[in-house]
Amino acid sequence: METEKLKQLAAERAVEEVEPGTIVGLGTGSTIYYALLKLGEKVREGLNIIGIPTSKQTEEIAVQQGISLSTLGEHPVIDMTIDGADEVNPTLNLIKGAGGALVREKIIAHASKRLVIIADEGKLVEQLGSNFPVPVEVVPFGWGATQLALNRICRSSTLRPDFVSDNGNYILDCGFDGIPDPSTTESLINNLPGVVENGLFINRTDQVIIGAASGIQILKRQG
Ligand code: DER
Repeated sequence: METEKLKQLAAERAVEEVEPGTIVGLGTGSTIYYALLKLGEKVREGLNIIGIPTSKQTEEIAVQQGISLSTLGEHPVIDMTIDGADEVNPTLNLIKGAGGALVREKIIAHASKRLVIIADEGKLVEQLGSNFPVPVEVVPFGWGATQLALNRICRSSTLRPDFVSDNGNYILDCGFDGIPDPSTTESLINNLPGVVENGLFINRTDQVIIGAASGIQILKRQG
C-alpha cells in the first residue's frame, strides 16, 4: 500500500478519537492534511469542535474545510492535539519539524492534555537521528554564530534555504549519526543562545497511530 494511503489510514483513525465539544490542536504537514479533510467532513455532518492551528498553512486548510478556529490565548488548555512526526522511536520520542512549524507545534503539544501522533510506518526508527535531521529554529541575528555552536553538538548543520518560519526565524537542520540520549540533546540544543526551539519532542506523546501495510498499529506511552 503506498505511503499516502498509509498516512490517510492513520489520520482518519485519529479523527475517530476526537470528542464533540472539545478543543483540538491541529498539527502541520502532509499526514495531518488527511486528518483536516476528515475533520472537515465530520464538521459538515455536525461535529462541534474548535481547532487551534500550529501554522498558517494548517490555518488556511482548516478554514477551507469549515473547521471553527480559535487561539491558544483564548483556549490555553487543549483537550487533544493531532500531529505528524518525521521519526518515532520505540519510547515514542519524536523528531518533528520537517514542515517548519516545530515551535508552535511544541507549544501547543505542551498545552495539550493528550498528544496523538499520526504517521506511516516508514517513520518508525530504532534510534532518533537515523533518517531525519533535527530542525532547530534560531533567531536571524547572529545565526552563523549559533550554527558554529550547534555544530559542536551535531555532526553538521545546514540553513534551510529560502525559509522563514511563521515566527520570522530561520531553521538550521542538524544532522546526527543517531541520538543515543535525546533528552540531553534536546536540552543542550535549547541552552544555546540564539536557539528558539528544536524538533526533539521528548516524553510528550501519549499515543502514536501508525498506518502500516498490515493495518493500523496503536502505540501507547508506557507508565
Ligand atoms: O513539521 C512537522 O513537524 C510535521 O508534523 C512533520 O513532523 C510530519 O510531516 P509529514 O506528515 O508531512 O511527514
